[in-house]
Amino acid sequence: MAPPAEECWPEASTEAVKAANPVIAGFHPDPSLCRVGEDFYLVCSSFEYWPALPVFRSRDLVHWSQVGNAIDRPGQLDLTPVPSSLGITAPTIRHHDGRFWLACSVLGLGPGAGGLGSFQFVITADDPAGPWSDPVPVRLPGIDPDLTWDDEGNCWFTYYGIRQARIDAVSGAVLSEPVRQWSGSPGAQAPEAPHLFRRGRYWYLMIAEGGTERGHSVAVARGPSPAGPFEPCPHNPILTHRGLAHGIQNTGHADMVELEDGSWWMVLLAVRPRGMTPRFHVLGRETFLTRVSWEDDWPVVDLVAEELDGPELEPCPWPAPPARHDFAGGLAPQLVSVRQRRPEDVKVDGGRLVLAGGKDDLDGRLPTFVGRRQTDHHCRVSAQLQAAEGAVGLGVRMDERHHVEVVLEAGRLRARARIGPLCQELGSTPAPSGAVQLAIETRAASGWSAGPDTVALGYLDGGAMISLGELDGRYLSTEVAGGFTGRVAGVFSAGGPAQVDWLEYRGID
Ligand code: 6LW
Repeated sequence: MAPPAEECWPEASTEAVKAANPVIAGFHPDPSLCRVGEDFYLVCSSFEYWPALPVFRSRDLVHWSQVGNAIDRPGQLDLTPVPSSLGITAPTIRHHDGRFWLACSVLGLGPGAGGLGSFQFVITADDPAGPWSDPVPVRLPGIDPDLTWDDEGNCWFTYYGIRQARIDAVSGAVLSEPVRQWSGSPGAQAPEAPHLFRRGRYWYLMIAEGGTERGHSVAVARGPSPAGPFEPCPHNPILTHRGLAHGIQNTGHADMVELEDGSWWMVLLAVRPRGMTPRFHVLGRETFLTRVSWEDDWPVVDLVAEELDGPELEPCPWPAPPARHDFAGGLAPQLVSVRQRRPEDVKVDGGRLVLAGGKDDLDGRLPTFVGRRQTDHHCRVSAQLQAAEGAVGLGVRMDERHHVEVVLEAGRLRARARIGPLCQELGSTPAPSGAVQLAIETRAASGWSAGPDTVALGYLDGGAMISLGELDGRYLSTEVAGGFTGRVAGVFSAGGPAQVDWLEYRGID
């Protein structure tokens, strides 16, 4: 079958770009962005996935194209010890002195962060597509670091709490005792995600507070310098959707950018919950865009709309990722593995993906897995695979304890689900001979007690999906699995080698 035509962004126009939120769908939380001339660059958290720290580029803030991953070389950072939903957390990207600077934290490694362990670091690059440097540690326990420079060249490192120290961003040396700059609004939990920026005579310290669940919000304070003293905005929070009848919830963890025309825009994380109470979100925390205006030198932020007029900029000319990965050009930057991707485990050979297949399947910490984020509520993921010695499959993963898959093993196709300690086979059938096309669809659920969707597991026969079993999608939601990520769908092999001819992802309207 011929691969589908590559989808492209819209034709250039001079009118405001119509923005459909989220602007980066699927598990892409904690966005941070900067502008360099007419280009915008944005980074997100990636937790236990490898390569890590996805980097996007845009010219209109609406259409984003992934140009790489800032952590993508063996030896740059070892994520193999991190538990699922910990790992690469809450980056900041800035352009300073002709280079790109990225500050980030790893939860689950090193000291600090309430016993979980954390490691904060800085990396730099001339080109945001890479290569990025090896991490330079900043020996301050915490997460969610921000980097900024004042006119005297001092570099301020501001992080969860909200604490701040002066550092040497090149060596990572801490040059001043950390001080608490702000605790956020009285009584609010989790003052986090600080970003500092300047407008006119003020420096603004913007944070998230209320926790990354339904109470999430954005608050701001301002002062005469990046080191304060800071005065909280009298109308904090400047953005929250808590308690609102709105399809977009958990709005928080924001960053802002000023355009050449003087307008300001905010990117932030939010979720799209569905189904019965408490409502379930399955795509993780996604990146949204909204407009900022100013009153009395305080930011006033529009509620986050599903559709809005974006900035008056020419639409971004870069192509969207292909629906079908046929591996002819290697592995696209959207394709991720779990904690590591060793060249001996995952190879592209003759236009096929070859998976060595170690001992771990999706229950294990180090599966031989290549997948991508689910980015639509309703979608079909499919893959053509060749018979293997061990087990080869197509799965949707939240973490080791929450995943579903259809597996080709010992001459049978088996659909199964792991939800916490429970593992259930949902159906099976003899495998056809030769290559098989496995498929997973997420479909609308209905009824008063509906989950967010229904997940169907099966295979393709002449392009039609034959289902072997179905599961309520709530069991693959953040509200059930917990954590900070979302669904990732992909191929894996265990116990022997396997070949994958293609992996395809299509949203279904
Ligand atoms: C991150 C914090 C947050 O540390 O979630 O939504 C945490 N905000 O800032 C994990 O991404």
